[in-house]
Amino acid sequence: MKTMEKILAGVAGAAVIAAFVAAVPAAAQDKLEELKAQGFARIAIANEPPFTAVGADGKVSGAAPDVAREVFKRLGVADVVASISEYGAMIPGLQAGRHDAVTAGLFMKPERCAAVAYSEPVLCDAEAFLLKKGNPKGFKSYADIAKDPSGTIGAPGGGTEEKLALEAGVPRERVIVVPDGQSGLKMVQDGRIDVYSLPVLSINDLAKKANDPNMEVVAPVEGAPVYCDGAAFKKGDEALRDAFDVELAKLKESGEFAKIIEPYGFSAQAAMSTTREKLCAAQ
Ligand code: 6CS
Repeated sequence: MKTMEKILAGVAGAAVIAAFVAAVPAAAQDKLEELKAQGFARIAIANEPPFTAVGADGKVSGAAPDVAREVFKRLGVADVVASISEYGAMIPGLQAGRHDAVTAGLFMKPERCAAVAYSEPVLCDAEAFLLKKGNPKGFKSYADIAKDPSGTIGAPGGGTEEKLALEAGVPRERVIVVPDGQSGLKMVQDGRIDVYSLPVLSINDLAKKANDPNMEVVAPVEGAPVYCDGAAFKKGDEALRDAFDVELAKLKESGEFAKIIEPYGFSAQAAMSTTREKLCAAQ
């Protein structure tokens, strides 16, 4: 190939690469521009206070949506619109384009980190059991339930507690999928399950509202890790996630992050003392 032809080919090649590189930020910027134009970000939540909550008037609150609302506002997206989803359906819903983000206390774990683009950490919590007063079967860990052939546990479908119970050896037939906190409480009260398991702050909120002297909380569950969530974005929306992280970091730095989440019982320090990288690598 003559020298001039080589130069022209090189220029053409460079132009293609430049066009591609320029397009990526534009595509990502488009997503943020799309949300700005839409006027809201569609978020998936579970309605599990204090992580997420929907009032009788339809108002969405909870630490995760409150942080998301503030971050999106600073990105120029006026508000968030929430839809309630089972934890196990949140990632498929995100991937199918039904949500723009999951802001629900969806804890970071390697398999989830492989499926979505998480923000930096937002809400951290340990795990808890809600059970009958006096803890008649002495359950303090998921392994305790596995060892007792009569032991049964309820947990959200596709949730962390369901997985922890199965991984501890509780047979599938003794791990009951429970759709929401009220159902879990009632099933323990009625003796249909021995234990209902959620994160500590969720179980404490449920127990406090139930105000049932026949109920007892075991927290933290022995042997279970402390998890943290992040806002979860669709793979491919990393630039939107990065923009979210920039504003989240400013909130953390200014103390406003603590002002949003600590009234709900969460620790800002817990979220600020770890990273997405560490949480996604943890086993
Ligand atoms: O991330 C999860 O799977 C868990 N997160 C919360 C806030 N509640 C239960 C759920 O299993």
